[in-house]
Amino acid sequence: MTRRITPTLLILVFVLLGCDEGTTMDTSSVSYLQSEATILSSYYGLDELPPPIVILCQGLSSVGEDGMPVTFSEQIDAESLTPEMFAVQTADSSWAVPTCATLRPADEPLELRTVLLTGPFGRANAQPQGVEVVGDLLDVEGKTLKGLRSGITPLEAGPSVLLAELFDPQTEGLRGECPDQTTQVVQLTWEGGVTGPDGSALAEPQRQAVTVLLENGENVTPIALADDDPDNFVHACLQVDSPAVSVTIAAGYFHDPGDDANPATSAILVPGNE
Ligand SMILES: [Ca+2]
Ligand SMILES: [Ca+2]
Ligand SMILES: [Ca+2]
Repeated sequence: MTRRITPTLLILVFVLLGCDEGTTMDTSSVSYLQSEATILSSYYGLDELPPPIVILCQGLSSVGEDGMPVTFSEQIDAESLTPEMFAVQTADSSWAVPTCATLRPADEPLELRTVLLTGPFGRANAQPQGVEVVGDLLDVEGKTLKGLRSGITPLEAGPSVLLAELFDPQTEGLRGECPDQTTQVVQLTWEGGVTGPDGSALAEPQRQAVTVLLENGENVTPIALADDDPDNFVHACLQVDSPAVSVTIAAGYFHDPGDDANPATSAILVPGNE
């Protein structure tokens, strides 16, 4: 008996084939919109990473490797982040793939723009030359950062401020960080993690080194510094009504993990993304 091909069967075959084509996606042809983001800094922070790196990198990195925070102008989609997204050009112009790439320790909701890279990048007398995004690392809007490049701040340098964002103290992710009477919060993004001298906590000398210019022309000092954890973000808590316009930090107070102190550094405030 010959089976009759009914119109219903034909439609079913067509739909099944159609579905099949739809689900067999060629992932090599996925194209992303290019992000307008830039790399604000790649900072050769340490050429001998201490033991806590094993925790930050969940065992992928080893003690004694190099550490290099790379900070972007936009926040990063953590799901798209792997070490293979980056290539680091070493002193002899060869390319090294990082062993670890993580948003830790700067992974709080308003941070997420600094990728810590670890790997065999160089040493004090043979420092890396540059870093490039070589894969589809995405920003939080889903746009690719592929093709971005930057030079590298050398090991012997101290940290500068890259970005100063102005937030309302009630912003999600900031609540409880500053004292209750705070009216504005300046989130400072540094090139690398900052502490007082010899890894000490941020204290009075660091607070007094920060000067904020207000719209009314006054210069003020923050009433406190907050978010004193081992990352490159620091909050300056202000108790003033006039909006903050810019921030200046005197040289010699904020130390990087290699204990190099900051140069004089300043930034114009931009509205924080909420
Ligand atoms: Ca340094
Ligand atoms: Ca933090
Ligand atoms: Ca911090």
